[in-house]
Amino acid sequence: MNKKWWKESIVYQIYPRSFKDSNGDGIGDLQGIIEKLDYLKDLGVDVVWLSPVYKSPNDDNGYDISDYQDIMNDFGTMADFDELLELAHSKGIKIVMDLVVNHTSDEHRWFVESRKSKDNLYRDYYIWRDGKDGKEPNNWGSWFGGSAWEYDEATQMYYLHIFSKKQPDLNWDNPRVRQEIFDMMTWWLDKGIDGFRMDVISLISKSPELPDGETKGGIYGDLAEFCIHGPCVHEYLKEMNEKVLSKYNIMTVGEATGVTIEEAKKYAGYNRGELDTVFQFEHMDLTNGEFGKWNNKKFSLLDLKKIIDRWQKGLEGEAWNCLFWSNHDQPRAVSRFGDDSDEFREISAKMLGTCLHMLKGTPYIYQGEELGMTNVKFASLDDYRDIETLNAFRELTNTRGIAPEIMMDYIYHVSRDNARTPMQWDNTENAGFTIGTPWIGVNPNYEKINVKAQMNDPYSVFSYYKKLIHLRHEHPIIVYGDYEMLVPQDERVFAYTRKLENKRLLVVCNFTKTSMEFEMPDDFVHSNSKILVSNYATTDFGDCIVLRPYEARVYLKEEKVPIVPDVMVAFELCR
Ligand code: TEU
Ligand code: CA
Repeated sequence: MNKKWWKESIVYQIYPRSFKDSNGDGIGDLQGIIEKLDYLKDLGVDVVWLSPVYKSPNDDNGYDISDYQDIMNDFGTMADFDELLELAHSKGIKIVMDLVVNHTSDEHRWFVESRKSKDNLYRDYYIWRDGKDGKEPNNWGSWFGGSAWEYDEATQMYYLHIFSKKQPDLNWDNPRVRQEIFDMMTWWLDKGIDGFRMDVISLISKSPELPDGETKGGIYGDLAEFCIHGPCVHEYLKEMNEKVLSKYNIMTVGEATGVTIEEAKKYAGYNRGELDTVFQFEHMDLTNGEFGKWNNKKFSLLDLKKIIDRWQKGLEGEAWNCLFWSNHDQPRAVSRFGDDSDEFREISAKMLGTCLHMLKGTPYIYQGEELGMTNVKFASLDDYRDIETLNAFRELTNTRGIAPEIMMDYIYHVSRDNARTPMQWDNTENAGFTIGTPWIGVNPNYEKINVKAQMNDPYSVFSYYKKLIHLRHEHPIIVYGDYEMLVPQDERVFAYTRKLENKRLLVVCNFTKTSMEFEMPDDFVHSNSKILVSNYATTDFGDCIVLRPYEARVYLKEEKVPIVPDVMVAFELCR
């Protein structure tokens, strides 16, 4: 059992723009986060991952950075950041920064220099190529629509941008680029931050020949094969580890878009000397199809279980999982994997929390998930702000024949703006997020779903999440216990066990809105097990239990130590 603080932690992701506005300009900011530190302390999380707060022209809400060592004007100043770091630490909360170094903003001084002339000192900081027969250097499509190449008048060459044209890709093959990045990281770590979440770190090394990609029915070719897990990515991360990361007691999590289990073991295998953990996205991409993520399909529980099971087993003893249902790029967890109807929203949000938080790995909570916040349906495309959404609407309706109303439905299902509506603090205007005009509309359900309504309600989703967090802190089995899936073929129930020394956990989650019978596994039948947590009050302890809609139960069993079934524990928590 290789113990680490980041294995025992629960991480809370803050998307600062949408968290809390302190000065009435409609944009969340650092002072807003400071105001809410006690809220996070109350929830009980150990670590906050801050989406980017650096200087940025906001083409992609801060994922386009123009100065890595300064703070975005909208968010405050470096003094505000220092205050936040110090206060968070004084409350026992660690701060992990987003590190966006696959690309910079085109307004970063390196790129401003780079584009000036072919012999500029910064020219090779980016990926420049000549056109081919008067066209782009190859057929790659940007992930945010259009070509991945932008022609630049000054030197009559093209630069590569996997994301928007205001996000030119850095040239990691240039040792000077790597050293600049390592120095910048060192600067932040010396300030005392506790780690990095590394944006699309799996993209930093590109195949040098830059060959055309497969077009798959669209106009542009797919660059994935030539940019994901490129030839030198592990060499560069080892170098980063040796020169920077290994010198600090921090946590790192790489956003490893496109990662497989085998590849994850390279990025984050124990003793590989690269990263501590990676985010994998197989369960986020479950419903992807012809138009990438854009569709309105419902996931299949069997597929979801298969993926989670594969990752739980696949990394066992070799690397550590990250557990998440959502983030700032994904729909809201309860809308996607649960049921956001009035009837089942709360119970299914609690079920999802149970299912995730009892797994092996480090759980991430995306802001608002602890309230059961839902997707939004804005009436008009004009209400949307996300560059990916706006570009995709244009491209798919213009060139792929998707009807606008169908595309709106896709947007309601998977747009990133679902996650970016303001955090719902109370039932006053704009959900207490701002006294001004919010930069993006508030979800109209804020009058019902908000922090104020939930904080002091022992039966709220918030209180339930608090309990889940507390349990993980109390019970090493939830952190370190071995995982085993039960009833893998069951299309309605996700059930698994955990095992550590003389203890066993049984987790049973009904993912449907119908009641069903569930056969208890032999060794939990008639044995001395107690309910650790459940989203309903539980009274049946037989061989066969009845699971109500979206019911989740966690049983704890301790061999040789008799425990009387404790109905009251569950009762306290459930209505
Ligand atoms: O996202 C990387 C990424 O792969 C996205 O294209 C993702 O697939 C998409 O957003 C899902 O809808 C990271 C950040 O998390 C994202 O916010 C940034 O826009 C992107 O990198 C560029 O920095
Ligand atoms: Ca503000």
